[in-house]
Amino acid sequence: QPAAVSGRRESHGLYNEMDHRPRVLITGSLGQLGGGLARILRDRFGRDNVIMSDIIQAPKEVLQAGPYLYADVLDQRSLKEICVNYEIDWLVHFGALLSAVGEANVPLAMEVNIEGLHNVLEVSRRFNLKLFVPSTIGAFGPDSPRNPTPDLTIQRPRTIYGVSKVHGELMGEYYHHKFGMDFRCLRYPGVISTDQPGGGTTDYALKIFHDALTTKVHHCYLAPDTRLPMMYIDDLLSATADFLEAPEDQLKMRTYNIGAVDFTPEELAQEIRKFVPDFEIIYNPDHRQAIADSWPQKFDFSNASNDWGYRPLYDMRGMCEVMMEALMQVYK
Ligand code: AKB
Repeated sequence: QPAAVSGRRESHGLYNEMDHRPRVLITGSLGQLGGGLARILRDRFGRDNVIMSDIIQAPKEVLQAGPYLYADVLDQRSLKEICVNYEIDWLVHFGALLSAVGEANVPLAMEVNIEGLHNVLEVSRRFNLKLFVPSTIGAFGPDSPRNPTPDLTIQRPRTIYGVSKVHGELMGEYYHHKFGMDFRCLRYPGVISTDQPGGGTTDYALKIFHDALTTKVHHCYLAPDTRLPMMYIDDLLSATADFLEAPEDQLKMRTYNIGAVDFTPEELAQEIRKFVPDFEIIYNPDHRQAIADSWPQKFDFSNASNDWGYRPLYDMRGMCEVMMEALMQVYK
């Protein structure tokens, strides 16, 4: 909907002189993270300076909240058109398939996660954009130290998702060194939010809350002692926005681990029982167990804290409280 963004500036070409707020395009923005990040960036830079995009029709609330465009990350030409026509300064590239769905459709994961990344890299290089691409705990593998996992260590992931994310980290850093691109990347752990999961291995940790408040039984596809790093979405979104704004001279690296907590399904179930005492969890590990067993158990994010001041606010108890409060409103 081009009309929605047309009112920001009266004349083209005067943007940098008149308004130093960046204009941001978010790809794949209808997934778990896009709407929340758009909200934060719109608070900071103005409603019309943050354009959400994806390849499906947006729900009414999204259209009402600010500009939304159709943008296919596999179509480099149309990405270029959008970046030129809307004078984009920063590109946040969320368009990707997650670990479990990626394993179920490897050709599609290669297309979206690898070709899509090549397209955003080229568009960003061509138009001198700042580019943010998220990576993940899934970029590590069974040969990596798992407890804790530092920023710089062996990365030999065994999923196509992980391989595509290591590729993204390395390609972005290459473009940074070769072309001077302002490439930034955060490795996210499992993200806890009230929104329904999107095909990852850490999704159980969202569904478990919904099940606790509806059926009171959760069928868990991971074993009780499977420890994974996690964080609450508000911490992740403000960290991402702060990292995007961090002065370049604070960044000793271009790819940082971030995280907050780590827990097993059994530990989470126990915390949930403080709210729902008769909550039951039944374990039936499936193919996702092998993926989880190859991933970090605990993430070392000390470089992010030391270099640009990253501090998570939610521990496990705080995260459970805020999830329960929000979902009790939904299921009351
Ligand atoms: C997944 O489980 O695939 C994601 C991730 C940890 O990157 N949530």
